[in-house]
Amino acid sequence: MNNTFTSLLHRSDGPLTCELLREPGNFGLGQVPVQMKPDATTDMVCGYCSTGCSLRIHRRDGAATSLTPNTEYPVNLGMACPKGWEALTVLDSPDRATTPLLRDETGRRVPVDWDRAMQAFTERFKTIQAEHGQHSVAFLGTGQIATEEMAFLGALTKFGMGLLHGDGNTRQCMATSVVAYKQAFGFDAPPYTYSDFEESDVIVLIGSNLCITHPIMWERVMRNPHSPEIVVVDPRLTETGVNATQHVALSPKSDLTLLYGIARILIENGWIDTDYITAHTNGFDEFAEYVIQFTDDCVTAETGLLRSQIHRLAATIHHGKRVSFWWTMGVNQSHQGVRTAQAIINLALMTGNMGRPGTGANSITGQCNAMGSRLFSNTTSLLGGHDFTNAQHREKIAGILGIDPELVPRRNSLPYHKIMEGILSGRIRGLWVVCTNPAHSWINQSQCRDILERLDFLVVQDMYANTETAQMADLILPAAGWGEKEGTFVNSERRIAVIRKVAQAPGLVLSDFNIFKLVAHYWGCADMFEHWQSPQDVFQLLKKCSAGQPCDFTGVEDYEFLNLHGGVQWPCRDATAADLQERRLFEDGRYYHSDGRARFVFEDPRPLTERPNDNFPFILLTGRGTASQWHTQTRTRNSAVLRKLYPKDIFVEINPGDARQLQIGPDDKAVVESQRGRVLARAVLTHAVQPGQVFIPMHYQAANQLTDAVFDPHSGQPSYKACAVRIARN
Ligand SMILES: Nc1nc2c(c(=O)[nH]1)N[C@H]1C(S)=C(S)[C@@H](COP(=O)(O)OP(=O)(O)OC[C@H]3O[C@@H](n4cnc5c(=O)[nH]c(N)nc54)[C@H](O)[C@@H]3O)O[C@H]1N2
Ligand SMILES: Nc1nc2c(c(=O)[nH]1)N[C@H]1C(S)=C(S)[C@@H](COP(=O)(O)OP(=O)(O)OC[C@H]3O[C@@H](n4cnc5c(=O)[nH]c(N)nc54)[C@H](O)[C@@H]3O)O[C@H]1N2
Ligand code: SF4
Ligand SMILES: [Mo]
Repeated sequence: MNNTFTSLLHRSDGPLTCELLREPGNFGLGQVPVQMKPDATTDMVCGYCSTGCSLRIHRRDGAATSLTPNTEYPVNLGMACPKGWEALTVLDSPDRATTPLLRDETGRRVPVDWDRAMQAFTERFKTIQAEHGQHSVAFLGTGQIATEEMAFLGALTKFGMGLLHGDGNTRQCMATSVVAYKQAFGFDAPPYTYSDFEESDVIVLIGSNLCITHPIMWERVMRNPHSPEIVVVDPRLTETGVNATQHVALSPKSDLTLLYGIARILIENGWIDTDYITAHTNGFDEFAEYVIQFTDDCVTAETGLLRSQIHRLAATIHHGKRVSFWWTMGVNQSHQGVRTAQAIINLALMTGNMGRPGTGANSITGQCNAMGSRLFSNTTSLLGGHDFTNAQHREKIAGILGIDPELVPRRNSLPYHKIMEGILSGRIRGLWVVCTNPAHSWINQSQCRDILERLDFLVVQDMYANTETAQMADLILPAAGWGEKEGTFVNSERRIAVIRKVAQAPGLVLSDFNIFKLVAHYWGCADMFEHWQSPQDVFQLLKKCSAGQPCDFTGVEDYEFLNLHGGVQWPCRDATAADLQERRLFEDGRYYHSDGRARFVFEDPRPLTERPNDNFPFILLTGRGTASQWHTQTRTRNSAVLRKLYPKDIFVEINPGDARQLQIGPDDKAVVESQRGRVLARAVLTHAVQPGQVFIPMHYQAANQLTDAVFDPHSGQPSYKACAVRIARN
């Protein structure tokens, strides 16, 4: 790397990079970053889940030594889950990518410097574009880098490199909620604040295993002083279900029918808030007419529930004064996820459970910055929750960024699964994967790998060189992780908060931000990004992009301001508004559609796409396994403490009755097979799964060898949670 471009890099990597140029072997957490004060603490939010706990990092001689959860932060009030406690440990690992790696003619991957890596990047992608068209290169991003970084990736690729297609792993996760909210409320706006967990007298959790997946939100539920009724709607008796007052173990993917049935009972009994409906919503009459057909018989047949269970749930909702509805992947990852999420929203609207403490139709987000990605990654929406297809929006954003509006695409990107189809059909030949691991996490894995193998050039930008996707890459760009760079995240309750650099990244590693800066330079579009010198600069630009939008945060001054206020929830249009520590939306009953009203949206339920049959008689559910495992495990497997807290090898949960019939004993090896793959897993016999169903955690690479590439038609989100399998003893 020559000195001209080390000077290009953002200051926070600058001195380190210069040092490293002189001593390329230099790495490890022990290195003292030059600009840090020696003994002090730094507060920053956690880099795993969307809860957004604040962690206090303790440093000695400048180097991060340990952390404790921040006791003053409004989100976690001094608590953290095992992943948070171990967040620093996983940075120091032999698996880290420490230098760019480029595949040579023999297929071997060799270490190269950044200059060579960037030349290969631009030459290969530009050649593909020249031969196959501008849009034959695409990217896949993430909900796990800083907002400033994802905005840079989205702007660089779409405005600078002229790409049209780029999506994120948030498609696997939140696309359903995004579409559901946009159609119902007029903007992608989860309305709640975490104190709602404490203020409800009825908490309905649908397809959410909060205890394991958002442990500190669950702690907030435990602090609720109103002895709340806790309803868990989940086919499995999860850790959360065990702690519920009602566990509603419906058949997989029958939620839509159940929710329409509940709506019908509420309407029949007059258990609705007519004033709220009249003042603030559209489409109720049609909805009321529509749900008449969801009789008790229809609902019991479809859901497998008893009539009494369904009526008890409806009565619980009616009797609650402050009912909050929460949903996560059991709803979003479905062939009819959007309509199911909207059926939840409909219940909240018709009972007037919106805009008041302890209420709401609340989608819980997954990744630490999925919420940042939803509004600022330039993938599904133009920066700041704008619309690529709207000329005024394009001009506004181009004006703020000082670029020609013609550079802003007029069309939306293809969604993730269509990008995969584009690769299959040969229209897309080059792919840049940033901070996601599709070769493990994407649905129907062998098909996914087959598709990725067809690429002419695959670039993977990751912290670790050994992820399943990195192993397939032609070029690996080594990225700094959480703790090694700065920026902001937005948590589930819309709280914007800061991450800081407290550790030195190993080897030649650069932050994603600086990698994007280098790409801009080598691609020849650096002029466009002359105001994007540091994450803090970009934060100021994004503030301007948010102006006038529901997610307006122009009242936030800078990173210091965020830290001083314990994070700030959007909207925050002036600095004084930041004093409010808990902020919920729709308190005035005004929604973001032009008429200010929310909409009832509904559609006929559709049958499961791959029903159990003679050949494959079981339904496979997938999801999170423990609080100490994160997704594809590239990070969490690097902590010795976390490794002790979860089973090392893949297992399958089977109902003991089914196991008896199949003559499978505890810990036997079982073969689980779908039309797409065959997986060996240790049998765990448990009544947590119903007869006819089995469960495998997604953290084990083989899980997605079984899943079926089925998508919600409105959101394009994969339906990870229901496919047909058979099981036998090995
Ligand atoms: N420890 C840990 N925490 C995490 C993560 C992690 O990897 N590890 N990942 C984060 C991310 S990105 C996300 S998106 C969230 C996910 O958070 P959750 O959605 O809470 O987690 P999952 O286990 O994927 O799915 C939740 C539940 O959906 C149920 N389910 C399956 N099918 C159906 C159905 O048809 N109807 C209903 N009602 N329920 C169904 C499953 O049995 C499962 O218990 O977790 C976040 N938190
Ligand atoms: N069967 C099944 N499959 C699922 C799910 C399921 O419930 N069932 N859930 C889906 C859901 S909700 C999600 S969100 C996805 C998650 O799927 P992925 O996004 O593929 O999972 P991660 O392991 O979080 O991948 C993140 C990658 O980014 C790297 N990384 C971490 N920090 C940084 C950074 O700062 N910079 C860069 N450049 N890289 C970094 C990590 O090493 C890792 O390789 O999985 C989906 N897949
Ligand atoms: S609950 Fe989520 S944000 Fe909080 S410490 Fe655990 S992983 Fe981090
Ligand atoms: Mo997710």
